[in-house]
Amino acid sequence: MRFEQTFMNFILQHQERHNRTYHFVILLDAIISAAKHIQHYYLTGALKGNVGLAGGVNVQGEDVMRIDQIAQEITIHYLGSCGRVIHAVSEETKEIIPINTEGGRYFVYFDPLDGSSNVSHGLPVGFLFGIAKRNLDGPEDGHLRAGKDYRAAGMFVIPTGTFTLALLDSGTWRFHIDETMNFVKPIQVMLPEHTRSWELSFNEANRCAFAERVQAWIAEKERKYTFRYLGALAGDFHRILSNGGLFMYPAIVNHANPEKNRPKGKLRLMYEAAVVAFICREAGGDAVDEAGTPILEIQPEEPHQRTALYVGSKPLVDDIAQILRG
Ligand code: AHM
Ligand code: MG
Repeated sequence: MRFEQTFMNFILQHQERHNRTYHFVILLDAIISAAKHIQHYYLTGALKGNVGLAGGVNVQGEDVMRIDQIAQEITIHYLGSCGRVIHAVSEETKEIIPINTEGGRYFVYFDPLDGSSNVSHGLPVGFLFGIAKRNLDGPEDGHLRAGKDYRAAGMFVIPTGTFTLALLDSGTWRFHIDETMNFVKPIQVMLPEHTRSWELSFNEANRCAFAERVQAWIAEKERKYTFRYLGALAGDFHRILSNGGLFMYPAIVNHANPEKNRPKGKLRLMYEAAVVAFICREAGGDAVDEAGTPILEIQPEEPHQRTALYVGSKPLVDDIAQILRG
């Protein structure tokens, strides 16, 4: 029989190689447990009548929770029980969530169910997270860290059973869930240098509302590359990581209805944009915002801050960044 290396074996070896503690492994184990649980709910929730509008009731007359609320509850449970988390920031909760404020070591920024418009179609959604570490050598300096201070970032594409994890200065790795519900077979992901498979990924319906210089850039590039868009960041970015190219969610500045403009972009910095930017950097790519500023350099001022996002193969990010800065 042939056995694949499990995630746990991979991460324990990584920690030992770098003379690190096991606290981080315990935290990752909690995050993986949450992701498996969310995936289980995703796959069975419709049958149980759990997936529906919050405030509704199912056929048994029980209260129905939306799956994004279920995902939130599951994740907070596991982050709490692992004992290693000081504070968490979640897309699903307005305030910063205190967890183990005395004994914790890490800050976790997460979106437990990103791209929820895909749920009713049974199509992929994402569970995205970034991890930063407490300042162990002195007084704590606050918990809103820029992406460059993350120690790790990852994403699960639910319910496909793929997990991508980037470790600071140690690369980006992809795992697949097996029949025993273990994530196995680490494969290091590097963005391809050749341009044959490159893709562009953005919501075409917004195109006329992008800044003119962004529209002109797309018009110049679009014939060279193929185009894909799922509408869930984890799924779209998963493809870019494998095939190369550029995912973008630019600022909306020219909407026919000015009230619908989003000059700061749509995606959230701490648990969406910085997560994929970190994963991308460890895979040899890069990411910038609408001003051409590296996403990982942006110091968040509030937990749910939005940003425009251009993330993917370095030559394309460099190219658009030059235009955005100009
Ligand atoms: P959400 O956090 O409300 O689910 O929105 C985030 C999602 C991303 O996963 C995706 O990239 C983007 O929104 C799609 O937005 P749009 O439907 O405007 O194209
Ligand atoms: Mg989201």
